[in-house]
Amino acid sequence: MENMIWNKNKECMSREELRDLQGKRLHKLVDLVYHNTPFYRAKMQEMDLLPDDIRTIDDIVKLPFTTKADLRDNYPVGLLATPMSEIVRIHASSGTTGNPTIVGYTYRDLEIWKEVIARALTAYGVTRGDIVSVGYGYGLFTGGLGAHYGVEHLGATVLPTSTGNTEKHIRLLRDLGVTGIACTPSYALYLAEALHKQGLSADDLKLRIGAFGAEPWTENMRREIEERLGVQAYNIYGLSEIMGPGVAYECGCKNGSHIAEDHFYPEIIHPETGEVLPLGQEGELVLTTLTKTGMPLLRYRTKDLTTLMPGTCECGRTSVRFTRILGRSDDMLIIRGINVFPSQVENVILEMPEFAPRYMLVVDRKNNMDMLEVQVELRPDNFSDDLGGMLALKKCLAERLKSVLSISAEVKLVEPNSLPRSEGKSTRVIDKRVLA
Ligand code: ADP
Ligand code: K
Ligand code: ZN
Repeated sequence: MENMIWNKNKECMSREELRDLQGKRLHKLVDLVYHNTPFYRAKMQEMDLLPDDIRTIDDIVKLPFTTKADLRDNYPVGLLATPMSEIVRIHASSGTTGNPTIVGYTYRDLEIWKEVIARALTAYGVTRGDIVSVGYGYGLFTGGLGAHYGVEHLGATVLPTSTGNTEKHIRLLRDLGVTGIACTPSYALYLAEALHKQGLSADDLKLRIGAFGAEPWTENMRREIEERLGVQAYNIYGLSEIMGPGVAYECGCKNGSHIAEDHFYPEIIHPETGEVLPLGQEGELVLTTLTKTGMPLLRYRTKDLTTLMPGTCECGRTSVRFTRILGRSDDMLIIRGINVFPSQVENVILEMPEFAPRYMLVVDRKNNMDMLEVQVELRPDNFSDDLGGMLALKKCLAERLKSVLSISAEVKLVEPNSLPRSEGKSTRVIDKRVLA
């Protein structure tokens, strides 16, 4: 199963061939945007650049970056490289961090999108014999429709459950013997809890593969979901500006996510200086859409922090991998001068069996001092009125958090099922310093 590859020609190309192809595609792309996107033409003119200055993939460093602010400034469709008549679909980002941004796709873009999703699903072991429930939201968000057409393209059966009706979802999972699920890790947990409430468990389902993404998650969360839903859980990564889910995906090795590099060219830069960093160093992921024609982007700054991994993968794919996304630079909290990511807290919490994977970071400033409170839910079996026991548990978590985060946090244990649930992306942070 693990050796199944959807498009061997592209996924297993020699590095030299791939770089050659990337260079050719980049040249075409630059030519396209120079002639069709006034925004890029102006930027290139400012930098004294002509399309012919971009010949090989190494020339990419000469090109300007694109930011989310550029998308907002050109709202709604100023960055399109084709007339609207060529655009067959529009999506909008979920606006986790501000106003929505609009993206437009040509027919060809949609073909590429379903191709990369089919690659991802095949890497997870999904075949035509599987029924895959898509529990990402359908609509303006890219998750639902993106995954949907990928499942169909592969030839598996798609069950477009979307979010919102978990009881019916569980019923269909059971009645149809659904074998695959694609949703956010938050929704996977929500589903597991709902199952449990009905007195059911993974044994009552036939699920075997899960494709989880759209928000950061940790290795410990993987273990949790695998156990509770009875699946092999794989990462899928993407963002609407670049395409949607399918930009990168794990393989059977579960050791980093392969970027569909013939379509999306990755770089890692220093998030403050913009300097391009060598392979193996952590920084901000920057992506260039090599083949998109609707709304192609040059060197888009994703704000996602990760590392491109050196070395080749045992699965046979030659495309570069990145490590788990630590978080967005936007999600990074600076508390008393120390950088803290919700994912670090998640890992610590899930190392202790007493806690459910439900937590919230509340940051405030008191007497000119940043305070971090970590609220965490106890698992139902561990919730008790044994005050001494609860205090000991609290202290233990506080100590572990301190050793990982290098700052102390106030731990607040809360009752099972008391923190807000999400069927899409979870909110993990309340920063009262910003609200004040
Ligand atoms: P929005 O920017 O409004 O959240 P998107 O749906 O385009 O809209 O979200 C894309 C972002 O979601 C990525 O930039 C990244 O921060 C996050 N994301 C997507 N997939 C993953 C993943 N597998 N792991 C971690 N983060 C992810
Ligand atoms: K159209
Ligand atoms: Zn691999």
